[in-house]
Amino acid sequence: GIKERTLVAVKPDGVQRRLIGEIIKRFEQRGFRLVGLKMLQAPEKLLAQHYVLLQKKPFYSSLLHYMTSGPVVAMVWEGHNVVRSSRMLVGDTDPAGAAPGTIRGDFSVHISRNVVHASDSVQGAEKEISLWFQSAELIDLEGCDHSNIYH
Ligand code: YYY
Ligand code: MG
Repeated sequence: GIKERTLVAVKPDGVQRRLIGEIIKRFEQRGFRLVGLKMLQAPEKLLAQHYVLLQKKPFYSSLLHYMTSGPVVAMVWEGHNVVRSSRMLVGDTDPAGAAPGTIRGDFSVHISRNVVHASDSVQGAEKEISLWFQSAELIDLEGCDHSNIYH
């Protein structure tokens, strides 16, 4: 449905490389609606929950170190099939396999500095959104743009 939501985050490298606006622009111009946005220094506890399924991976500790190396910009985007479309906009996890035109394909070269996060399933997105945002931080207005993007 058009109320599907996903969590997108500009990672510390993306913030430091001044890519926040570029990344927001790509979701905005596609037609998705921004319903939550904040910049924060992510607490390690939050990241441990966010990446709980990766905790046995060899890259886990360096991933957490990187994700706490500077502020991140967390966002919630809403729209029809936004989870799947976001993964397409973001590109493959390994930038070497990310198509040109995707965020990772345009702005990164190494898997450990791949600029941006996007949830990989609707269920995962719900979990991640509740980790990163209080419900009062999500702005639930129907835009007056609705009929221009849907029908
Ligand atoms: O969802 P996505 O970010 O595309 O990939 P995940 O498999 O969930 O891994 C999360 C994160 O971990 C990835 O964006 C970079 C990092 N990572 C890594 O540093 N080395 C790997 N071999 C795999 C993932
Ligand atoms: Mg993932």
